[in-house]
Amino acid sequence: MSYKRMLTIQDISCVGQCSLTVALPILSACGIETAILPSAVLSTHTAGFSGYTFRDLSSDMPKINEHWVKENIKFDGIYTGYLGSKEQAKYVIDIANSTLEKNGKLFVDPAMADNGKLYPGFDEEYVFAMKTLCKKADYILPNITEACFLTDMEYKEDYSRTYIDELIKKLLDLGCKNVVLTGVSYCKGKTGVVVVEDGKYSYYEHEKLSNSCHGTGDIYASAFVGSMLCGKTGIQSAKIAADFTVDAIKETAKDKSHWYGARFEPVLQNLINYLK
Ligand code: PXL
Repeated sequence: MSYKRMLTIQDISCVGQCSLTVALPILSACGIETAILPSAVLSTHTAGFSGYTFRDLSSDMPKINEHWVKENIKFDGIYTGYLGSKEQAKYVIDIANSTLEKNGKLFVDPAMADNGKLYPGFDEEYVFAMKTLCKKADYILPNITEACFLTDMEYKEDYSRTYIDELIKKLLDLGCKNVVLTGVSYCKGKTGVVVVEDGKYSYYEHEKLSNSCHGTGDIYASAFVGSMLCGKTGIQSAKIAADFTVDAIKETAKDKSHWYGARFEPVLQNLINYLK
């Protein structure tokens, strides 16, 4: 396998096992050189902690891009997650236009919502900006809540295949090429991921664990994009990422006091083995 270079753009939550502190080790385990562009620096993530600090790094982005263009720096993939402001959607598109290799791929995890609600600090204008970024993406990786905000569809906890098909159709109508929709559960005790790649629909169903942890969306997306850059297809990557995320959730369940993130580090070797 050739040596690939990924740029990931998301926040540094100093404590909380999400975003860059998850993406970097996972992409490294996949054998991929990883460059980072922090979108913001927070003392912790925003889900369950209160009084966190937030430094928006939006104004650095155009200058960083300018420097990279001068240095002719290119990436095989760009993977974006939690952004620090709505303005960053445009900056990310500029960075993708100037630094992605000819066959490079843009992966967008529209990390902005879960369980029917937007994360603190995000609003309709942020959702609109995320739609414009998704339009340019080769792959988007929303959960059902994010998919509903992106498509203006009603959020439902109980749904049928017809509802999911309509969500997928509207996501593709945004203009993105491929969709990976996570957390699609048709029966108790099971959940799964729908992948629509080059127009072909696949569904990978797996165990749904009773403990839910913060940051599993970031673990999933990082493992997915890492597998893709290792040369796996969308459905292969979706399966590898799902199995690895399930391993991390099981590992976390061993420690009931670990509430703020998922303990993925002890199972990183599993991901390496799945990629063989
Ligand atoms: O895991 C998504 C995420 C990323 N970054 C920050 C968050 C969250 C989820 O709450 O708060 C800062």
